[in-house]
Amino acid sequence: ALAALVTSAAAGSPPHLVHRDGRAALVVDDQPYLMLGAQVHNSSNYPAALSQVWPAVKDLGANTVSVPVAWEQVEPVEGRFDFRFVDTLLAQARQRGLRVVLLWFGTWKNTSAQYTPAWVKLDPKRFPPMVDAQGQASYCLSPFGEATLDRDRRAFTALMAHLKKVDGQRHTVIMVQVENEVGTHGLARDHGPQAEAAFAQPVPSAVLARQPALPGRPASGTWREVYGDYADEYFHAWAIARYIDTVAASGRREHDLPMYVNAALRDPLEQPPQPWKNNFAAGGPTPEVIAIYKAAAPHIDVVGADLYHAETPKVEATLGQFQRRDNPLFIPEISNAPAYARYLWAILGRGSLGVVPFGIDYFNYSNAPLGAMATDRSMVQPFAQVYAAFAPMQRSWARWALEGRTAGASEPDDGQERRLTLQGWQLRLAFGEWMFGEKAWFPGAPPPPWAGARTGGAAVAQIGDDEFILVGQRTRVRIEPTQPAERAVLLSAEQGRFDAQGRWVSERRWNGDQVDYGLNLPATPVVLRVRMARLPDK
Ligand code: N0T
Repeated sequence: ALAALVTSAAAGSPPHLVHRDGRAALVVDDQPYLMLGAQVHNSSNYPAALSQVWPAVKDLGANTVSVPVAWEQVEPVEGRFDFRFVDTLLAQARQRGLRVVLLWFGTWKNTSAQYTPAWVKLDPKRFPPMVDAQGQASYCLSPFGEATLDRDRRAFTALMAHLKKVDGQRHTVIMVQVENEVGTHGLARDHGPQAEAAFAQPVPSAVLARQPALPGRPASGTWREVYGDYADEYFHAWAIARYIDTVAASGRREHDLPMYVNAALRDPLEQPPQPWKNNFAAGGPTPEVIAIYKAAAPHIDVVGADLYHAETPKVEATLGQFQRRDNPLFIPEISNAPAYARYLWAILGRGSLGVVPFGIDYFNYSNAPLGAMATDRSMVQPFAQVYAAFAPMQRSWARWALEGRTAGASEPDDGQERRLTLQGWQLRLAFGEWMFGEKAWFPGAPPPPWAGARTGGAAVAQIGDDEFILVGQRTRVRIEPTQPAERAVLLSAEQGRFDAQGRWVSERRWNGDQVDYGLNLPATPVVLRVRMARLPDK
């Protein structure tokens, strides 16, 4: 029935982003859309692989699937394009009521050129690699390769023109990622002749306007003069961003879909970030160069963060670094290892455009240690629980996020309380204190064995002055006025769900042990509608 709805419905405006007061929403068929994503493995972009994709996407309960389109796949012979896989993918996704994000694996995929066609790989004269200061070739293609840019751009543009033709009215494809985890290991920038010439030029004023000179340096001048020890990697970021922008702009002229890039992270706790010493992919869209990407790549809407470190301080730092007034939060990849599932509460609570666990298909491949060991249903289960809570209200949630009404936090490694601040109210989330939903743990009693499991979290939307939608698991939530002179009164806490029309369906009222000393969210996520009141405290 859902598939019929999606395929027959007259689609609205094309997918696009809307911005409001430094927040954003992805709008799909005229409504904000929360992407509950699933990214397939890197080699699952062939028709025969899809039978292992759909069961995992369904078990996860995702509404969107992210799938690579490889340059070598669509242009095996120069100038001859083959988009049959894309057609198969779109047909099968539509049958299942799923939206699609396409990932353009072109000049850079995890920095390397492995996804380029053979005719690119075999012609380094025409498609030059980066070179170091001694003229030694890098494994990585140069962002100054004119033919490389022209051919990548042409292939990507052909893909977008094809999409316009087969999907222009349907909006199955809602976003496009341009390249994948770009940058370079082993070399901070290109030293080829064009690169050297550009490096000696003044930094463009559009870059300076967003990324001013470092303290104590001239406000304008060459890259070295303005950015000192950071000049090489800033310049490389600019060169790659400009390249990506040319590709994206050309594609958008054919079919104007939202476009983003994804970042392989550097250590987010290295503050301030030090000059590159081969400890991250130079030139990639890491937080300290987001401003340069904004200046050089105006056709890229979002810089997303790929989350592959599970330590809470790193995750919390990363979310803060990528959620900016000029950059909406979006997590285009997160490890599918069980330890990451709890972070969905923080990510979605903070108002991310969406979240996309990586490696979601039942191809018999385990992405450990980056991802889960499991290759069966147990792989998706921890994430599926969270998706199940959000899915029925995803459109409303995305709207509340745009309006700045949401917040969220995940159980941290140290088990300490987290606070969420809203208009006039704060929520305190306690972790590991209770035998969730089953039996209280009393002061003085030994902590329950699962107290250290670190699997909890909650997200909240303030839907009225004193009214909340609270969703979460394995946490005890106290709702308090931010004014110390006020006292909170819990009027009602209803467990329920939103129906297909977006109407709240109440299933029961919580009281007694479920609400005394805080709302006691159990092991399996629940959705609560909570009505509070404030009285003067005397
Ligand atoms: C990701 C994925 C895929 C603290 C790895 C992650 C995907 C690419 N790269 O399975 O290859 O296409 O975007 C890099 C993780 C860096 C490790 C950081 C450890």
